[in-house]
Amino acid sequence: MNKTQELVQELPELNVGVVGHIDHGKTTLLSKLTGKFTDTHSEELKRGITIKLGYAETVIYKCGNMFSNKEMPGQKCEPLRYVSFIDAPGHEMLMATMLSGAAIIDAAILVIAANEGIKPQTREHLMALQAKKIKDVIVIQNKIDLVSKEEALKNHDEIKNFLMGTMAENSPVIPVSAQQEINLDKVFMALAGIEIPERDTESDPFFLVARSFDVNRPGIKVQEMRGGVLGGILKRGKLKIGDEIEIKPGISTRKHNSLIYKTLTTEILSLHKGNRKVGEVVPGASISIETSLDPFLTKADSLTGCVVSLKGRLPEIQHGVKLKTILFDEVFGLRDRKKVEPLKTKELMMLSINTTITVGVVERISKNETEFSLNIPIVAMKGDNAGIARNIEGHWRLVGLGEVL
Ligand SMILES: Nc1nc2c(ncn2[C@@H]2O[C@H](COP(=O)(O)OP(=O)(O)OP(=O)(O)O)[C@@H](O)[C@H]2O)c(=O)[nH]1
Ligand SMILES: [Mg+2]
Repeated sequence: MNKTQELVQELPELNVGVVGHIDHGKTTLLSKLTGKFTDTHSEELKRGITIKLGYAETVIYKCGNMFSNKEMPGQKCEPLRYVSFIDAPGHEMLMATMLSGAAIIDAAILVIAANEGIKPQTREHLMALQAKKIKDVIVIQNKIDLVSKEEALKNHDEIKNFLMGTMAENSPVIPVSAQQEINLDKVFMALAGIEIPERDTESDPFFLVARSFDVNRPGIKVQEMRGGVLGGILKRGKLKIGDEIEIKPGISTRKHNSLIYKTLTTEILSLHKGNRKVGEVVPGASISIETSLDPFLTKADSLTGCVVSLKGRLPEIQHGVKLKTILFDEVFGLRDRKKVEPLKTKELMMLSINTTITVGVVERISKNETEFSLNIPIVAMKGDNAGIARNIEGHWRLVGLGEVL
């Protein structure tokens, strides 16, 4: 095991999401923080936007008075923590993807470009963080290289005003140029200052699948084939190599016009943190699990939204859910201000619960409690947070939040 591998095993861990309006510089910032450019899919490269959730990680060091992602020559450096990041898309059509990313993070970086200021998805993403009860938010005022000092100060005030009255009211607002690498040490310092949430390692494991894939290259020899891989976050408990696990709702097949879900059971073959192998995982950074499943079952994110525990420990899947609902006063994700209308029976809403995105039909409303029937079943626990979105002008827009009853 090399030095970094040893470090990763011992350091406190944090999982941080990077959110904000399209093109404000999230992926660029993350590439400078971690050395990894997360826009890798051909469509992302072609269009210059993030489409899927991206993943990167780094160790943060304190070197004298400076904070960095590497040891500095000639300085005494102390490793402080291991941070994994989720890079979310800013495109208005990809809010659901952003929400499933927000379901698995401990804290967030909200990126706002100084030359553009507060935009619809800046507002909507901040509300999404609020819906997911993310209280630690670092606000980055990016692209300061594109504006004058006066404009930067004016924009800084606008950002402060925008945050007033939200849970990010007291968040640091750090002027940065990701592209020119200005002030990145302040970002590392802020990341080093976020309180690590208390982790529950004693309960039954509860792992949220944010992506799933087939890691085998075409043409690989059968004896070198790897099993299906699940990526995501362990919310509670412990998982180790050799554990027998179950995955719910699992895979779906069509039978007489309806979808039947089948729980998958499998074994953990290996566990990975970043590109390092580990023997056991507890809640913290994002991880991936190699299973003994046929990789055909996990390819192309087919199991995204599922949950995992030890065999026999998950509750039954549910085709309906009752939520305590709070609707916002206005729709934040639109260019123009618009009031949020009350929910109506039989209305279709998009619900995001843990990493599951499902469409729910409003069946019953009483005061602030709403019952939904679901097109994709969920495994939810009492108290889980939900994001509620409505289709407005052809896009799903976040209009409220919920709590599983
Ligand atoms: N001048 C300047 N350009 C920047 C800076 N940061 C990012 N950019 C540029 O802004 C454009 C968009 O950057 P991305 O990092 O892809 O933005 P994003 O927020 O990840 O975009 P989406 O994922 O599609 O929402 C690219 O052309 C970057 O080179 C910066 O600090 N200064
Ligand atoms: Mg991006």
